[in-house]
Parts: sequence; structure tokens; C-alpha cells
Amino acid sequence: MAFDYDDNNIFAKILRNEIPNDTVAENEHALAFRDIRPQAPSHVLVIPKGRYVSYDDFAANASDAEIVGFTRLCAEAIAKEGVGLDSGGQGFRTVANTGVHGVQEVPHYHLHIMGGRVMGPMLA
Ligand code: IU
Repeated sequence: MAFDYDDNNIFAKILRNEIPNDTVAENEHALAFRDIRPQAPSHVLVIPKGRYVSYDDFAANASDAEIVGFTRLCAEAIAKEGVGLDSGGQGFRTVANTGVHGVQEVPHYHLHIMGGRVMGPMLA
């Protein structure tokens, strides 16, 4: 199967509270926490609580409630970080590295939200 999930991945361990994280926001369906190697003044990862390997796994197989819950948590994290256009910020970039070509390191879907500086051009 294309989307075999590994319960030993680091984000699964974070969701089971086996590893601490710097939480920004949380709801029933998703968790937002700060990246341990931030690439911008604000660098948050948003992950679903369900067992989804990648962006395409989540987009195809998550329930409507999970997708709405995830998306609303993104909005909450963006507002809390103060990077959103609706919260006095100057904007941000979202990235979902996927699979080998996307250079995805952790096999649990996560959306990077990076802001607080002007991002470079999207060349690589
Ligand atoms: P990816 O290439 O999109 O899979 O990158 C994974 C991200 O997860 C990367 O930015 C890491 O710094 C980040 N991360 C983390 O926040 N906490 C961890 O314990 C591990 C990776 I391992």
C-alpha cells in the first residue's frame, strides 16, 4: 500500500507524549508546535492526530472533520504567531515536503508555517 504508516516516527511519539514539544495550539484533530530547527523567526509545524503519512495521504483519506480541524488549527497558530495578514503580520509561507522528491524527513504529514522574515524565491 502506498501510505503504510510507521507508528515509531518521531511525530507519532510526540502525539503520544513520549517526546516533549513546544506547543503553539491544539484541538481535537491536530497539534501545532515549534520546529526544533527553525528556518525563520516563526516556524511552526501543524500535524494531524490521525495516522497520515503525507500531504496526499491526508488530502485523500482524512475525514471532513479532520480536514476542517487541521485547517482551523493552522489559522489559530498563524494568529498566535502574529504572522497572518489578519493578525497584524506581514505574511508567511506554508510548505508540505512530500516523499523522496519533496525531501520529506518525517513520515507523518506536517505543514510547515514559516514567517517573520521575507522568504527567498521558491527555486529549490
Ligand atoms: P520535513 O523535510 O518536512 O519532513 O522536515 C521535518 C521537520 O521536522 C524539520 O524542519 C525538522 O527540524 C523538524 N523536526 C522537529 O521539529 N522535531 C523533531 O524531533 C524532528 C524534526 I527528528
